[in-house]
Amino acid sequence: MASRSFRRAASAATAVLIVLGAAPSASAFGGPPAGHGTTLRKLAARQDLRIGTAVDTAALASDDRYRTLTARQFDSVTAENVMKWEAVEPERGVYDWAAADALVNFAQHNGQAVRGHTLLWHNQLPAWLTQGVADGSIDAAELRQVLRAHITTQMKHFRGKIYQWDVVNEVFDEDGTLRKSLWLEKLGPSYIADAFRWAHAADPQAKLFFNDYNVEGINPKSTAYYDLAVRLRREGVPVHGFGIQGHLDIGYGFPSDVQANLERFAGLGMQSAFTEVDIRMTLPADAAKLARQADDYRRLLDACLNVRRCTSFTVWGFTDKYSWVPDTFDGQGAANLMDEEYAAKPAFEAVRDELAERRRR
Ligand code: 9MR
Repeated sequence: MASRSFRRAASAATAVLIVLGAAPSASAFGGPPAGHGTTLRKLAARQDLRIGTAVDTAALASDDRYRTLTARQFDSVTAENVMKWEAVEPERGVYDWAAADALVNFAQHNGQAVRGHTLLWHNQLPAWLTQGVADGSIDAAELRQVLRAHITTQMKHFRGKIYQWDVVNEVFDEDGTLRKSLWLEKLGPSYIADAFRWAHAADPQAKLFFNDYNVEGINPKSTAYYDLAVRLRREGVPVHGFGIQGHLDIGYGFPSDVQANLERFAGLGMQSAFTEVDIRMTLPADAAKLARQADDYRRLLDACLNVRRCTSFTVWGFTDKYSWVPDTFDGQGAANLMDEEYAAKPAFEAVRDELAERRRR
C-alpha cells in the first residue's frame, strides 16, 4: 500500500476540489474554501461504495444549508431517530410514518438510498410497550406477537425502498454475552432469529444487518456476533450483514484488526458496513486533535475500501452543529466531518482524499 505521505502528495496533485453548498464561513480551524468540483458521493460511487449520513429530520426541514449538503455530499441516508419504534408507533396500533416517509421522499428525490434504523432495540421503545411489560399487562406470548407485528408492519411499509436494515441493534454486552434486555428476559435468545425471519418475509430484497458499537476490531463482542452469524446462517436464518457503528474517541487508541474483522464476516459471505461513524474528542478542539481525528476516519474508511463486501460507510451526522455527542458526553464533541459552521475539517479532507485516491481491492 502506498505510504500515507505519498498518498497525501498525490492527492494534492489531483487537486480535488469540493463543493460545500453555500459558501461556508471561514472555520476556526482553517477549513478549505468552497470550490467547485466533485463530492464525496461522486468519489464513493467510483469505488462502488455508498457514502451515507444520519439525518436529523428537524434540521432537514429548517436548515437550508444542512439540506443542500445532505443531498450533495451523500448517496445514502439513515434516519437518526424517526424510524425508531417510539417514533413510528407512539400509541399501540397507531402508526405515524410522516417524518420517516418525508425522509424517504427526500432521498428518492435526490437519488439516495436509505438505510433502515432500527427494528429491534432496547432504547427508544414506546412507553405503552415498556409499561405494559413492566406491569405484566403484556405477557411473553403477547410480547412476541407485538414484536412480530411491529417488524412486519414496518418492513412492509418501506418494502422496496430500503437497501439495508439494522434489524437488531446492540444485543451483546462487551463480554460477548447477550444483553439482558426485556427481549432476552421475556422471549429468550430465539428472538434474534425470529426478528430476521420476520423482516425477510416482509421485504425479501432488503439486506438485513446486526448493528453495534465497540465492534470495530476483533474482541469478545464482535466475536459473539461472528459466532452467532455462523450459527444463524447454518440454520438458514436470513442475516446478511454486520453493521459496525464506529462511535470512537480519539483518546481510545485506534482499534486493532478492523480490516481482519471485516474480512472474517466477508468470509461467511456477509456484507459489512460502517453505520454511525463519529470520532469525538475532549473540547476544545485543536490542530493536533483534529489531525488525529482525521487519521482515525481515514483508517476506518481504508479498512472498508480494502474489503469488497464492505458496502456502505455512514457518518452519524456530518456537522458538529447537530451532533448527539455533547449532550451525552460532558465536555466532548467536535466529532463530525464539518464544524458547526459547515466548514470542512481535516477529517472531511481525509475522507475525500481517501475516496479520491484509492482503488478498491
Ligand atoms: O443520535 C441519536 C440521538 O439523537 C438519540 O437521542 C439517541 C437515543 O438513544 O440515539 C442516538 O442514536 C444512537 C443510535 O440510534 C444507535 N447507536 C448509538 C447512537 C448514539 O447514541
